[in-house]
Amino acid sequence: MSEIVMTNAKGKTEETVVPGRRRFLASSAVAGLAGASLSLGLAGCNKGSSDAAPAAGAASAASGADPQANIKWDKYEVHPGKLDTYYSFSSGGHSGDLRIHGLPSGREIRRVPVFNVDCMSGWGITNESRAIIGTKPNGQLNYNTGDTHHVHLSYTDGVYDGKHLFVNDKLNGRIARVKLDTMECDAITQLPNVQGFHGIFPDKRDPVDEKINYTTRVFCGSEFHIPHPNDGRDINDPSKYSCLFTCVDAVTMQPRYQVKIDGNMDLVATSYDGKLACSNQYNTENGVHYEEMMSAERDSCIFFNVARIEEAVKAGKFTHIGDSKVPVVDGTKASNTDPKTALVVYVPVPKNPHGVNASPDGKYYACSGKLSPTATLIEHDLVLKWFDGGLKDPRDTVVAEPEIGLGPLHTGFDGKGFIYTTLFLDSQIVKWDLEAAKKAYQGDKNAKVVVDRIDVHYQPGHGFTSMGETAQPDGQYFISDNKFSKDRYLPVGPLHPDSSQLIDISGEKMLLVADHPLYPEPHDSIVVRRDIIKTRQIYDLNEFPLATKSVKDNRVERNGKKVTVHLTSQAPAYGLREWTVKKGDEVTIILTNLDKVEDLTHGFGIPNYNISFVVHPQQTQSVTFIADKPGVFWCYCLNFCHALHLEMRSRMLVEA
Ligand code: RUQ
Ligand code: CUA
Ligand code: CA
Repeated sequence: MSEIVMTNAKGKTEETVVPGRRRFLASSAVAGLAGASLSLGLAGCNKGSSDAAPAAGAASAASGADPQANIKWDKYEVHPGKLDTYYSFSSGGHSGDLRIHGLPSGREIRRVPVFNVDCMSGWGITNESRAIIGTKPNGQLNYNTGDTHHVHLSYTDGVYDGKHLFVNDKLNGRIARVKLDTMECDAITQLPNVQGFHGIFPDKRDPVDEKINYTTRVFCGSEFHIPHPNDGRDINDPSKYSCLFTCVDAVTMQPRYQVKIDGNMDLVATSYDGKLACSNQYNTENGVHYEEMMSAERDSCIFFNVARIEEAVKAGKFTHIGDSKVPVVDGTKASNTDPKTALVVYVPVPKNPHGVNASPDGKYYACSGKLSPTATLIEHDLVLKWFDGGLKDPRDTVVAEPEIGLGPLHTGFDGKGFIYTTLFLDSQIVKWDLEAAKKAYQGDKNAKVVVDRIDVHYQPGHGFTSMGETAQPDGQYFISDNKFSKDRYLPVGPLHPDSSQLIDISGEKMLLVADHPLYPEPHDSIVVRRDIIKTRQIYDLNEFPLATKSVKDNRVERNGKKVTVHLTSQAPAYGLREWTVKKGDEVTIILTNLDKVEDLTHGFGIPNYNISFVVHPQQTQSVTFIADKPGVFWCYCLNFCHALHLEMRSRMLVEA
């Protein structure tokens, strides 16, 4: 306990940077950590960056020397009118959305609503978006909250193909797909019988069919174990709770199958050959309280043998849970002891790991210790060898386990043999040498594993490299997404922004080159070369069955108490100057934007009716509501479109 106090209160004591003294944190210290780390960790943060002593073992940055003195800032500046080099896609955390930034500038370019309701775009308001989000029989949205954590693009040949993005909702157990040409969500699916859907990763090719070298599935880990089905049974018997790993079809977005496992899952990674998916697991104990969850010295990294699981499903070796039609195969330890038939293998790794990332060459997985100061490197071919019966002990798949610092979480690769891991408790990024780590594991005492450290501000969670989750890492940048920013930005009340720090990793030493504040709270991002993303600015009217294709077709149709207004927009007017409905009518307004000019988006708002949405060029969107308030309602354009934008309005007359 006292060790933890020292570590966190001062941040950079010797214990912090020479974790070898402690090997693994003792359980008692760890117990203290859970309660103490946040408050104590942040006490360290209050010191600010300027007086944070450089880490011992950091190659240079000797105290006093200004580490920024020799930085050539031009490289990181994006001047007015110039475009960024990268897109960065970030989850929005409990904002429920997706964010798009440009890098290196850090400029926020777009927010894409996904699980949240958004009055700018009308997401969650229009009939079209509500159909994607899902509504109950009474017309209420199933959910208007969400918690996005992980974003990944679809792949072709191990590299982003720019087609789709997949993102999870940890809160309500849903997966969403976003089309990257229009940056709009086009599918949301609820995963059956899971809670705490956290890790998500698309596959990169098919394990069976060599010709399928692109994403066809998305793998989803669930973090919270629950009774199956979770309908009120077994609530007081946690021994009956479990977790399901879900495979979702990337095209239909329907779950293909699930794997029942022991313990839990957290982050997910996939191999480059399509053969394996994996997840770190911090609750092997099946604990329901945090003390139980950290009682074991080791947890696991679970590897799923994708081809075998699919064969088992084909062979009908599955069950169903409750009224879910999704096949569930058995991945529990007891049923998977024979490597030759096992669907999964549990590789023991130190205490409560967090984060697992595949190296761009497809050879390794790095799984961070979190409550152990270590990262574990597991070799892909050795896992396959275990499944072939060629290795006795799953631990024999481990090829390195260096001590790198306190609270290691997420890892990025630069493709040049170096690994970058966030250290939550140390508030640092550590750069370590993959081959040296393997040598050290073999007993080479001279192997120099840690080659650099840099302070970040503060408490980093995710860290990732530019193109680092593809077969084409470019080794240019590492982003540290920090959970706390404290003194780095002007204070804005109780909640400070999160902080995304840009680190140049192209040289020997890491250089901190920018701080970017973020609206809470992105958990994960990916940094994508800009040439990969190809967007479109104009829709095609033919995509919309409800489109009103000509100004002449503006009209009002009545069917009993149902009124449909077919309306066009074309700057600076709507196709009807007024229309009349009766109090109590169910009104549907179908609005088609006939403008074809790029960026000429119109809005549509009805005062006091809680209606607000936009239509992009050649797009059709609709809303339905009950005209329950009589009077005159000026429907007006919400999106500044024209010199006569203010005049762009029509009257909805509601008769009493
Ligand atoms: S998790 S700070 Cu939601 Cu990605 Cu690791
Ligand atoms: Cu149309 Cu403003
Ligand atoms: Ca544990």
